[in-house]
Parts: sequence; structure tokens; C-alpha cells
Amino acid sequence: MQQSSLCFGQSSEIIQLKDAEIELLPHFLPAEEGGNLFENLLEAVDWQSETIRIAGVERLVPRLTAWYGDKGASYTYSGVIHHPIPWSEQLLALKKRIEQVCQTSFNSALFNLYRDGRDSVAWHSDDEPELGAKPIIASLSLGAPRSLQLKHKKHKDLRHKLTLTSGSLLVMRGDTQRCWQHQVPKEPAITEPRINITFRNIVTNHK
Ligand SMILES: O=C(O)CCC(=O)C(=O)O
Ligand SMILES: [Mn+2]
Repeated sequence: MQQSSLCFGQSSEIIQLKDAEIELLPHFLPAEEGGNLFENLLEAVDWQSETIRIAGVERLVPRLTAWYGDKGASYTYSGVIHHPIPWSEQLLALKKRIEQVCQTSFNSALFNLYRDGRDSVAWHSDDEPELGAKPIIASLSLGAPRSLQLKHKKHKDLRHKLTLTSGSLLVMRGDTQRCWQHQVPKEPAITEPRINITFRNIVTNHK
């Protein structure tokens, strides 16, 4: 791992993987601020339990979700259009800080609530057409630490595992989504909740 200069006075680690650009800021939010934000979002967000259709079978998504964004930043997955909830002042301020660190702009964010270690997200890439060719995804974690696993799509021996702790910011860019998948596996021993927010930019005129 290497230290990098991406972030104004923040210590950050470059995760060196083939065909990926991944950077981790383990202490993006100070512990107290992260803890307060976690409590606040747990209450304030309109958490939804969604269903997904896999091979014609409806299943409950194993976590709660919410989609925030600018007007028009709608997102389609599993055949369902998700219209964004407007940003609160607090979320807009948070988004601005993350944009400064990442030197880019975001118009939407997917919120995930993992109620405990039985909740998870399966292997996937954030590669929907509306995210564009080389999306920048900034992922803020709050609450219980959870593992994020990564695997290369072509080189099956290339795998990596990170622990995402409260207040950490993981930034993925370049070919990361094209070449890698990631998942948050179930960890039944974990009894505490976790919130993850992935800031994204929806491109309206995508092909
Ligand atoms: O919870 C996480 O750390 C990852 C969530 C994720 O991959 C997603 O929402 O696309
Ligand atoms: Mn993802």
C-alpha cells in the first residue's frame, strides 16, 4: 500500500490492484461525527425494503435501501425506475465535502442499511449504463465494520479484501467497475447495523 496525495491533509491508502484505481481514506469522518451521522441517518432516512426479480423469482433484497439525488437523477435496476428523494441540507453539505476530496461532482447516492451481519450485497459491479464508462464511486461507511471483497472478472486468482470501518471513504475510479466485482458478504456473527452511502453521477444522455 502507498500513501497518496489525493486528499487535503487526509491520510489515504492506494489499494494497488491490476486494472483498478481504488483509494481508501480510513478516517474521512472523525469518530464522533461519524457516530452522530449514523444515528441521525438511521432515524431520518426513509428506508425501504425492496424486492428483486432473479430468474423470474421475486426475492427480498437482503438490506434496506434509499435513493437520494438531484431532480431527474433517476436510476433503473431490476426493471424498476427509482426516483430520487431530494437532498437534505446535511446531506448536501456532506456531498460537497466528498466532492472536494474526490475532485468530481455527484448527483445521486444509494443508501444501504445492513441491519446486522445477515444483511449483505452480492457480487456485482457498479456498471449500469447511466453511470457512464469509467464511473467514480465514493463509498462512505458508518457503524459496524464490514468486509468488502473484490474479485477480478477475468483473472480469477486476483482477489482482495478490505475492512470498511465507520467514517471511512473508499473511492473507486477508472476501470475498477469494468474489470472487478465487489460484495459485502454475510457475517452472521455481526449483530450491529451499518450504513453505506455510495455517491454516484448519473449521466442523463448515456448510450
Ligand atoms: O456496502 C458497501 O460497502 C458496498 C455497497 C455497494 O456495493 C453498492 O451499493 O453498490
Ligand atoms: Mn457496489
